[in-house]
Amino acid sequence: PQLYDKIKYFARFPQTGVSLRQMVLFGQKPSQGTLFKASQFLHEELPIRLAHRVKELDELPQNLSHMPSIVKVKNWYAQSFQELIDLKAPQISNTMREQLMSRSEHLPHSVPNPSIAKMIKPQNALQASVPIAHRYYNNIEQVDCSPEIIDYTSTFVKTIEKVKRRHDPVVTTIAQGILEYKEHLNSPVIDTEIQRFLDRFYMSRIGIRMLIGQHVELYRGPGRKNYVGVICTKTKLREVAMDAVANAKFICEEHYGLFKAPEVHMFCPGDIEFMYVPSHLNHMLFELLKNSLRAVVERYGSDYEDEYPPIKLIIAHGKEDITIKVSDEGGGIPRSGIPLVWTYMYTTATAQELEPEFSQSDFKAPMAGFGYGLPISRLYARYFGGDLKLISMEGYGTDAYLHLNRLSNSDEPLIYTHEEDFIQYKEQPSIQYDEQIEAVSG
Ligand code: W6P
Repeated sequence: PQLYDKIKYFARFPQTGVSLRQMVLFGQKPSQGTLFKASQFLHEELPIRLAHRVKELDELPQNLSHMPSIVKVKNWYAQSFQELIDLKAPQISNTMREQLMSRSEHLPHSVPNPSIAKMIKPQNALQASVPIAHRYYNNIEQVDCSPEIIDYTSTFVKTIEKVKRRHDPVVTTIAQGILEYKEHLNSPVIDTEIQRFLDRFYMSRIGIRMLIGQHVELYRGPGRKNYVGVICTKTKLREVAMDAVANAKFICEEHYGLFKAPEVHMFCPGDIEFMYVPSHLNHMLFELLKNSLRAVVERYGSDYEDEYPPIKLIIAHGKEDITIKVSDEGGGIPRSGIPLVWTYMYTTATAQELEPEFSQSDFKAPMAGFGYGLPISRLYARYFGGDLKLISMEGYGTDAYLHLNRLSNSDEPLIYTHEEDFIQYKEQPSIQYDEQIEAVSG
């Protein structure tokens, strides 16, 4: 009851976005003072984001918000919220306050999101009139950090690591909740509202985990060369792609008991290096490749091993975008089936397959997950201003276009709406899509 009042209060504050560029500017050789400042920012921002999620989970259609798995997830968010607001921030002296506010000379000053300037935050750790993201993104060199502050910074990191770990099973647990709901309804609906909610929810999760991952990495100290937290300023596209190809082929061979998975031919002009989060890139490419491999193997069967048409991975490098096209000759999917590829409610997975023990004891990594791979990959792409599109030629094959924004200065998507995604399936699709979707998401 009291906790929920606090959650409601925090949910009234707007979330503050952080762009990739801001994260990189901020994360260069952070001092103790800078890390403390970052903790202060996150200590305020994370409860706000968590509170928004609890509120949205509460506002789902009654029957859905009461499904056991949805309640479970909501409790995780509430618990994490509580742990964060229960953690006491140290008192700071006026001198310290001034030092924290000072601008670093050599850093280009970050331009705060104008919408931030208007807001008032719940906890005024520092001076209320200065927008928080702005304060956050000023590195500071020398601040005498008291033992108390050093201690707080370290406790804070442990707290958010724990939060991140607690939320690891969120995607599968929500998927379970959707299944529970579908069983409850006893009809294969695709609810546009639920689709919107899940896109927003998972997008927010990507953002929260990015902020936590970034902070923990920075705190843990200098990482690998060219890395700022989890961001690699010189991500080698060819290397990440080759890695994803090897992994996807391995999974495919295991899953279908093949001696050799279809070939993947990569066309990559030069050695492209750009700023990105390699783990996100790997995740998206792996997902696309798995889909293409599956389509090809299932079209030609397992006796065709040496003659599969190769999958082509074509990389183009423009001023604005880097685009990666994954082309398969796996027979394609009907045009009317494309919108379903992006839906969460149309998964063909069973409740049993979503049991944690099931996926863990089954040591083989899944060839076909529970159908969330593509929509979530698209969210990863959009998170940094990119996109993911599918064009299929029914009877021939499918092209997936992964666009990555090179400028990396797009704002973090917080109010996530992609109206164009929803126009196409306002009508309830008929049951006959079942077969198509099975072909797509296994
Ligand atoms: C297909 C279906 C699909 C989805 C995503 C990527 C590639 C492919 N190929 O047949």
